[in-house]
Order: sequence, then structure tokens, then C-alpha cells
Amino acid sequence: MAKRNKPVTTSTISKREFERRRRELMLQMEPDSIAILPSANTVIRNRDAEFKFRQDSDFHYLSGFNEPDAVLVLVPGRKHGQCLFFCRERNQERELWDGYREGPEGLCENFGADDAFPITDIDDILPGLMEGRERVYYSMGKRPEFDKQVMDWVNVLRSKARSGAHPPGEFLDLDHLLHDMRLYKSAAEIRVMKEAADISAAAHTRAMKFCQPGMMEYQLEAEYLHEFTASGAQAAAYNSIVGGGKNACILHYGENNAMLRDGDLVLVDAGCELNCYAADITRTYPVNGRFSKEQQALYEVVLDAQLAAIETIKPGSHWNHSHDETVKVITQGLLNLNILQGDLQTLIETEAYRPFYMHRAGHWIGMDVHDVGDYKVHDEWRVLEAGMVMTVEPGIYIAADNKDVAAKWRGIGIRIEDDVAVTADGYEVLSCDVVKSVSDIHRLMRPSVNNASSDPAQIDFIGAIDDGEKVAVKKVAAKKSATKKSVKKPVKAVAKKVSNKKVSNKKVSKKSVKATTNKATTKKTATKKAAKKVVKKAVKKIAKKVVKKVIKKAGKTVTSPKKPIVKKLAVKKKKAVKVAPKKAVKKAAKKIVIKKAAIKKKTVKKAVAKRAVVKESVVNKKPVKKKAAVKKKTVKKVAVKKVAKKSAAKKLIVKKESVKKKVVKKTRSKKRSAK
Ligand SMILES: [Mn+2]
Repeated sequence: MAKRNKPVTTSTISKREFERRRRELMLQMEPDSIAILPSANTVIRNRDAEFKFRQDSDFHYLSGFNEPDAVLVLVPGRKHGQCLFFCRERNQERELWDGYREGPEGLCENFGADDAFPITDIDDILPGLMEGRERVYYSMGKRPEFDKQVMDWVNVLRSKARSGAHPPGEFLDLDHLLHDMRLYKSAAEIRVMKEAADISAAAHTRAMKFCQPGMMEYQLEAEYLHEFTASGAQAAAYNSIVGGGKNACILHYGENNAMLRDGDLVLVDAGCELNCYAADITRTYPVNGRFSKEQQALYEVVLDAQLAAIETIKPGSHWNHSHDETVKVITQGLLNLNILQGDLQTLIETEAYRPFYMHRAGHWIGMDVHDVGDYKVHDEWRVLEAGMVMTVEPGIYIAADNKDVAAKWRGIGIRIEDDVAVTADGYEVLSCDVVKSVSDIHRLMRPSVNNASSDPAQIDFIGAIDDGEKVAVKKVAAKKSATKKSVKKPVKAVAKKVSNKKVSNKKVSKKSVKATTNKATTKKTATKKAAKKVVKKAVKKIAKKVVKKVIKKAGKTVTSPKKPIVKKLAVKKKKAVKVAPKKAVKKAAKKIVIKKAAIKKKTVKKAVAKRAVVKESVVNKKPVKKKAAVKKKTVKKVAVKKVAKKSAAKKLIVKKESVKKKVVKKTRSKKRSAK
């Protein structure tokens, strides 16, 4: 797996190389011509969500500029600059939403533009650049909207022809020149491609280690995507194919949503894209890490075919040579296995192999996974030259419903694919970092034969393994059943360990409780003591519960021998230790706060009374909060009664007085009337 302790990807194309490519293209262009190349646009995925932006390969090849809404214009021989760009202007608000923009200034400074203009000015400026040029190099027919724009610019000039304008009279295919250039990779390009292949190889290696029966195809795919991204690749270069069992026979299978079954092979065609360069690797390996006899027999035919084809690759050899080689080896292999019968030469001539091997042995690879470049020149297969990079990917696919072959072969699909660069004197396999021989795959997927199947039927199934390996598999199976029996012992030991931890648990919680109590308590030591008691009890309770749970779970894990119980328990324990004091302290702190508040409201006399209440509550295991509240209520009630009494007494006095007054008045009036 790739190292992750440093910026992982290092290979890029220099600014000078982009400049060199533009110069080279301009040298090949006819005199008095202009080339126009639009960038890719953002593409809507659904509603207003966009696909991740990927620059157009041709545009990137000549510019290295990775923004949408841009146009590159090459005007060889133009006095005021030959390399011109149109691009989005810098815009503070848009950049806040969508990210940094180079702007015309950035293109001149960082991308070697002689001049650059806002893309919004293109209709005003471009016809002027075309004026007086005889030929326009342009890739017609790929982007209808841009095609129309180009014609509009030409028509502007045509409409001005009477006033002396000179519109271009010829349109030439830019692809022809550009794609031939792209076919020959520079040293820097090979370096990027090698790095892309390394990352992809690491992804295959990672997935082989992860693969096991019961996994879903998409889960295996996730291992690839993880490795791609974690290693600095921007994306998968194409949709990964992960086909278990007979799904491997569907050449462009992409659902990747079936379960990988014990005894099946899985075919994975997956490669990453790094700095706009693709890798394309296919490996086929057994889901359980061991090829069956039939799987291995077919696999070795495909591998032999691939190795033989790679051997043909060198300068001077023609493109189809490697394909011919795969046809030869595969047909011979199918004959040997009695899947085909007859004479080798006749079988090849009649293409008898085609029901089992229906595609070609490879394709160019570069910025596009199926890269540009002609395979034939003047009706002849292209002769290989240094710098060309191709894939070699023979396969054998035996359809699940093919009644012409013995049942034991049906539903097996195998492909092996590597990326191969033509060097000055031969070839270099860029994707050499992932294993492909049967023994290497066995070793990688079952390193210590540790997770070998303990099923004796499965061991017999592995007929193709040499005897030494067989013995090792059997030994491990025996060891496994032994560990099943001795599982109880470690659990006991773990329980002991847990109880030890319990003690240290107390220590930990005491400390942390002290700290929190100090923070929360009032100056009254009585309350402090009461709080401590409460906290201690809570911690004890929680610790007990946690320990019980852990032990209970340990009991459950006994039945699953695959997972290391001790490790699991240790993790659980750690968590428990962390959680227990936290919970207890929280509870205690809450209680203390409540108490504090209650105490503040009362006089010293009342606080003393309260202390008694708290002590009592601890003894009776009754919540302090409730008791305090009750006390508060009764105090309030008493107070209310007192006030009522007072006011009633006051009223009585008032009444008495008024009665007195009345009596006095009455007696006075009586006296008067008596007089
Ligand atoms: Mn391929």
C-alpha cells in the first residue's frame, strides 16, 4: 500500500512541457491557420447537482489549465502573441461560492499564455483573430453548441466580406494532429502513468487482502476507491467492474451489487486517474483466496496468453501482434482442456475461440483510458514505437448457460490486464506491482494460511495446491478447532482483568469526583461530605453495571472464534472506564448544584436542618432533590400561614377597634338622647 505520511502524488507535467506541446502542434499546422479548442463544461448530474469537473483531455494536454468555460486559441506566427486564452474572470463573490479562478492574469502568469481575455468577450474578439487566416483547426461534431458558435464567428466575417473582410475557407480536423501527438508519451507522462499504475496496483493488493466470502461486490469496490483517494488520485479512471462468479462473464458489468460467494472467482477491472492520466488493471482472484482446480486451469491459460503477448511488445512489432499471440495461446489452452476439439490452426482460422474470447487483447491508454491514436495507418496495423502505452488484457469467459462445454467450466470468467509501455528496446509493465501468478495470489490472500477454510471438503476442493501447502492448510484447520475448545479459559482471565480494572476505576473516579466537587461545593463542609457520598454510590453502581455488561458480552463472543475476544474486551473496558466516571460526575454535579441553590435561600438554621435531611436521604436512598423540594414547600406553607395569621390578627384588631368606636359612638348618642 502506498505511503501516506507525505503528499503522496509527486508526478506532474511541467509548464515547459505544455509550452513545448503547443509549439510542436503549431509547427505541424498548415500556414495561415488558427486552432480553436474549448475546455470541458460542468455537467449537471441531476437537478442542480453537478458531476465532479474533469477537464477535456485535448484541452488539458495543451494547457494544463483545469477550469471550465475556457477556450484556447493558437495562432501560429501572430506578431502580438500566438497562444491566447479566453477564461472566466476573477470574481470575489463567485470565488467565495465556487472556488479560486485564475482569471486572464493567472493564465498569462502561470500557464504561458501570450494574452488572455474574459470568456464573455469571445464573440467580439475571436472573429478578429480568424480574419485573414485561411484554415481553422477544430474538432467538429463533438460539441454541437460550440460548433454553432464557431460557425457564427465565421459568418460574422462572411457578412463583412463585401467591406473587405477575409473569412477562412477551410476547416481541418484538429484531432488528426493532436491525437497522434498524444499517442507518444513523454518521459514525464510515463512517470505520471507509472504512479497511477502503482496506486491502482496497491488498490488491487489491498482488495485481495480484504476479499472474503459474504462480502458484497460494492464493498470490495470500496477498497479500491479508498486506496485511489487516499493515495492522491483524483478519481477512478472509469467505472470499476467488480463481478463475482458468472457476473465476470458480463464484459461491462457495472452493477457491483451481488454477494461474493465462497468458491467463486471475482473479476475486478479498476484503475485510478492521476493528474488526468489513467491506469487500467484487471485481476481475477478467488473470493476465498484459493483457486479451484478448474479455475486454476483456465486462469493459467489466460495468464500464459497475457505473458506471451507482453513478450511480443517492442519497437518494430505491430499493434496486432500481441492480440494474435493471445488467440494462439488461448485456443491451444482450450484444446488442452478439451473445451475445444480439433486442429489448432483450423480452430484459429474459424475463430472457434470467439464464444470464450470475444474482445481484443488491448487498447492504447493515456489521458483517456481508451486513449486516442490510430490502430491502423494506411490500412496496416500500427508499428509500435517507444513511448506508446497499451494494455494487454486477454480473457476467457464461459457463459453459465453454455451447454457445449462440461458443466464444471460454466460460469467462470477470467481476465488479466496490465498497462505496458513500449521502451527503446522492449517493454515496461507499468502495473507490475500487483501479483498475478496463482501461487503469489494464494500467498497474498492467505499469508499464514491463517484464515484457511476449516471445512475438510474445501481442503479437498483445493486440488491444485502443491502438497506442502495442503499440509499447512490442514494444520491450520486443526489448530482452529483446538482454539474453539479453549475459548473458555481466556474469558475467565478477562473477567479477572475486568475486576482489576474495576478497582482502578474507583481510583480514577475518586480523583475526578474530587475535582468536580471542589468546583461545585459551597463553603459548607457538611454538604461536601454528603455530595461525596452520593457520587461514590453512583460511581459504584455504574461500574458494576459496565462490568456486568462486558462479562455478558464476552460470553456471547465465545461462539465466534474468528474475532479476538481479548482485544474486543480490552476496547470495551477502555470505553467503560472512560464513560463511568463521566456519567457519575455529571449526576453528582447536578445534585450538588440543586443543593447549593436550596441552601443559599435559607438561613443558617435552615441549612443545619437541611444537612440532616441530606444525611437522611443518603441513608434512605431517597433522592436529595425531592426531599429538599418538600422541605422548601413546607417552609413556604408555614410562612404563608404565619402571614395569614398575622393579617387575620390585624383584621381582628381593626375590627375590635371599629367595634369599640361604634360602641363608643352608640353610647355617646344614647347619652345624648337621654339628655
Ligand atoms: Mn482495459
